[in-house]
Amino acid sequence: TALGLVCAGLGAGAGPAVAASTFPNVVVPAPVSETADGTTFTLPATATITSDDANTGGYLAGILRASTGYALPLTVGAASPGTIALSLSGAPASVGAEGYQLTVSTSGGVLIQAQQAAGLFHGVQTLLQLLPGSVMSPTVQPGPWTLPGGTILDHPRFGYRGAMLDIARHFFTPAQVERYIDELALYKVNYLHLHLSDDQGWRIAVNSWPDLATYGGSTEVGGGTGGYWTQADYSAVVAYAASRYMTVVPEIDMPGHTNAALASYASLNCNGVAPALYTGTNVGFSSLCVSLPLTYTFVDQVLGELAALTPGPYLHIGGDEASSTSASDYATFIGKAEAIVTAHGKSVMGWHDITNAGTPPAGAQAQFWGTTTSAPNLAAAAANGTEVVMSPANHAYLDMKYTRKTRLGQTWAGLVDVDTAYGWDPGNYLTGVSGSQVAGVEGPLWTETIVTSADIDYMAFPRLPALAELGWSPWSTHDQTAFTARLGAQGPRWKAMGVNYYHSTQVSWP
Ligand code: TNX
Repeated sequence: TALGLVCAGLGAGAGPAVAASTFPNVVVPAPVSETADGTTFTLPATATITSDDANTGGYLAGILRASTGYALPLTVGAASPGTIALSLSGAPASVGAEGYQLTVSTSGGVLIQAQQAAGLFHGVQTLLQLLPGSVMSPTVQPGPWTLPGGTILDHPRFGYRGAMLDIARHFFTPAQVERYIDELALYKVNYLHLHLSDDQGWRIAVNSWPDLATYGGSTEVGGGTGGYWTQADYSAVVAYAASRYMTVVPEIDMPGHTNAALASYASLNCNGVAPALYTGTNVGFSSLCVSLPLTYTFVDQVLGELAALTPGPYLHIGGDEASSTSASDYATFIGKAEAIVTAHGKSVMGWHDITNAGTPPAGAQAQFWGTTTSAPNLAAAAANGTEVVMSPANHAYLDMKYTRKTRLGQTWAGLVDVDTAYGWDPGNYLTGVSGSQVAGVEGPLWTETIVTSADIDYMAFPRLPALAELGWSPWSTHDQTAFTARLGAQGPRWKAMGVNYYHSTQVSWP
């Protein structure tokens, strides 16, 4: 046929005959499209990096220098085809703000093109996943550093791909959170939700209410010494997250989950008496005093300081499990708290319970954490414009046990192994909520039973990558068997990084 002749002609002109080929099934989240050409490209010891973005170029150089031992000189500005080029020009429009095009060829090396630095960064994650897992090692490894040739075009399905860490039930330091940020960034997560206050601890310094941190932060679940972040600590974590193109969403949980605040200031209590600090794991017993004017001074000053420290658009007001607040008090309180968020120039985020108080202000996101597929008040708010973030506890909760034998975690929402974490469609899950009303997906990690970074790793990996893929990849790529194979390919990477992942029996780990 004519087509056959054309193909034969191209093949002849391009050097060695190139077999039709596919990319190795190793990238998580699965990209939008991949066209392999059957060639390979091996990084030479003389490899160089040119990058239009200093931050992403420096990030890639740091990882590659450590494991390859190559000098990898980095030139910032005027990215030009060489061994590795990160370019902010020439990307197809379809990649949008966060997508990228990655081209690997024997003659041209590696070219990543994006419209914005975030896209270059996500393209770098894909590039790293195409290299042997030992590339993530902090010490020099033998290589060779060979990549498959071809082109990947990629961009996210959802704009919100989040992870939440509860630093209230157990305290975690900024360094521990930055380690988690680095792990999340590998899977193109772009929002970090920090649960900064709960019954057991208040973890962020507030200048206008200093005892919140110094007294309210002085313990944690189990009675340990707790801790808190200074505002400088918080700002440093926000900046670190930004260097990984991740936006921090701070949460002050209200009106329930407030025992640490109520214990710190007697004046916040309806009866004027401060309760004792709490180190157990019950929920639903505390409430801010809805009828007290000082309550709203408190909310305004706390959220005002947090808004000033937070460049991201959202302040999360919690709103969950307020079972010792009456329904009418709850509606009164949430309405006022939402207005305070708006007055500070931020958009409201809250657990989906906030939709029991009516539709939140324009631009709000309500986070679904239920275990059924129905939440009528949330659906009603969505119909009025509230965006939905999906964290169904029986699929997305990273604190659920994998199996009955898992040492850490809880079981109230069920057991969540890899198949359960991956096996649902965030865009088509809740009755009366359409895909266009869904902003994205988040994996919350509550820490009643989580104490160390190794514990965080164990609960998040390998499930967090499943949620990240649901948030990024087009539904057309959804395939349990192919996904578990891709996930298995991550094992050597986590090993090289010292990530304490759970060896789920549903995955064959190389
Ligand atoms: C429910 S889910 C909570 C948290 C607990 C978690 C434990 C939600 C919005 N609230 O207070 O830590 O369960 O799994």
